[in-house]
Order: sequence, then C-alpha cells, then structure tokens
Amino acid sequence: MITLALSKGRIFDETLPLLQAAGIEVLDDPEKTRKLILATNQPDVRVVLVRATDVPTYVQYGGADLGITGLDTLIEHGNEGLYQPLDLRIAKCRVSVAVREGYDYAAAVRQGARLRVATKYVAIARDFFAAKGVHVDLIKLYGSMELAPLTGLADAIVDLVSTGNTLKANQLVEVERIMDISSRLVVNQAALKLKREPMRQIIDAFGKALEATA
Ligand code: PRT
Ligand code: MG
Repeated sequence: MITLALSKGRIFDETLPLLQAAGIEVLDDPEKTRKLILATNQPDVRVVLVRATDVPTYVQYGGADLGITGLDTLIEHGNEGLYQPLDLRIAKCRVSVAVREGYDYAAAVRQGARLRVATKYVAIARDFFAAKGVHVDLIKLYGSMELAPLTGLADAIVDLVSTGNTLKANQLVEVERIMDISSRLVVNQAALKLKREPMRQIIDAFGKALEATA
C-alpha cells in the first residue's frame, strides 16, 4: 500500500490533475465526506487528509509514504528524513513582509528600530531579518496575521501573499518580498527503499505530467 498525505483545499484541488496524469483517481470528494482516508481507483494507493502543517510530520515518521506540502511549511518543519524530488509548481504564492498603510517601514529599518513582527513563519522571518541585520522581536501566531498590525500587536507581519487582495482589504501594504513559494512532493526515505517500484512509478508519473505542462 502507498499512502499519500494531502491537505484539503488548494493543495488537494491543484494536485488532482497530477494524480490524474499518474492514472490515480480519488474516489471521494474531501469537501463532502467525513472520511480521513480516501480510496483511489488503484487498490494499492490511498490518500490521507491531514492539516497542511502536519504533512511533513506524517511523511517524516512514515505515517504516509509521500506528501505534498508548501515550501513555506517545509522550511518551517525542516528537511529531516524527507527526500524532496519535485517542485510541483502548484499552490504558488510568496512570503512577504507587510505593514499598515502609512507605516514608514523603510525609515524604521534605516533608523535601526527594533521591529515587532508577527508571523506563523518564525524560521523564515528570523533568517530573513538576521541576513538584513534588522533587529526583530518575533511574535508567533497561528492565524489571521493581518490583524496584528491593525491592533498594535506588531509593526509588521510576515505572511503568504497570492493576489494581494487580503492585504488590501485590511489596509496593509507589501514592503518586501522574501521568497517565492510553490508546493513540493516530499517522500519518506525508508519507504522509497522498501517500496521502490510503486514509489518510482508515482514520482516518475508526476515528473512526466510536469514536463508536459512546462
Ligand atoms: O488553512 P489552514 O489553517 O487549515 O491551513 P493552512 O493555511 O496551512 O493551509 P492552506 O490549505 O490554506 O494552505 C496550504 C498551502 O497553500 C500553504 O502552505 C502555501 O504553500 C499555499 N498557498 C498558496 C497559500 C496561498 N497561496 C494563500 N494565498 N496559503 C495561504 N494563502 C492565504 C494567506 O495566508 C493569506 O491569508 O491566503 C491569504 C492571501 O491571499 P491573497 O490572494 O488575498 O493574497
Ligand atoms: Mg489557510
């Protein structure tokens, strides 16, 4: 049995065409079923639905053989025990610094002010500001980072941006682009050895599907 860990929502939706190209069809709609383990048309392939941030953990410890996860999540989790063969070029976005409209970020940085930065992406933020030589106090949040600058919790946020509509709707502006993000296929290294043939088949099929859309 091959187990693929996916999160509901954009990653699941954007993975479907790749699965289809690999001849794999998921038999349930994750938005309609309460099941957490979904069968596919291939008797030896199943999908487990996990929280996006839990995908690397499932794959690292062998709860799943493969998984699909955003580079943001992967960096925060760390690469340990994970082989990362493919950039799937799906669920694209960027990690950026944003502040309240009218907040003079450039001046604050120039003056060497100590910035309060709220984020779910503590590792990415820490490395980014350290490389710039900007002193920051990081405040870890688990959701709705956009609220932090509006309530005075923080001077800035580090968050994912896609269209920019969420920032705009909350009177925030993007002031720095930290990195581009897409989703990656991650593979449990032991599973790759033990189930070499079926794992190779899936990885190669994903690779071919990507080449076809390149
Ligand atoms: O939502 P939940 O708390 O369950 O988990 P999650 O947010 O970790 O998962 P999910 O499914 O929302 O995101 C999974 C992955 O999709 C992320 O790890 C990213 O790699 C990728 N991705 C791509 C995004 C976005 N685009 C995105 N726009 N993830 C989140 N967003 C959010 C962003 O955080 C912000 O709140 O959408 C908002 C901004 O969107 P725009 O279009 O208004 O700029
Ligand atoms: Mg989300």
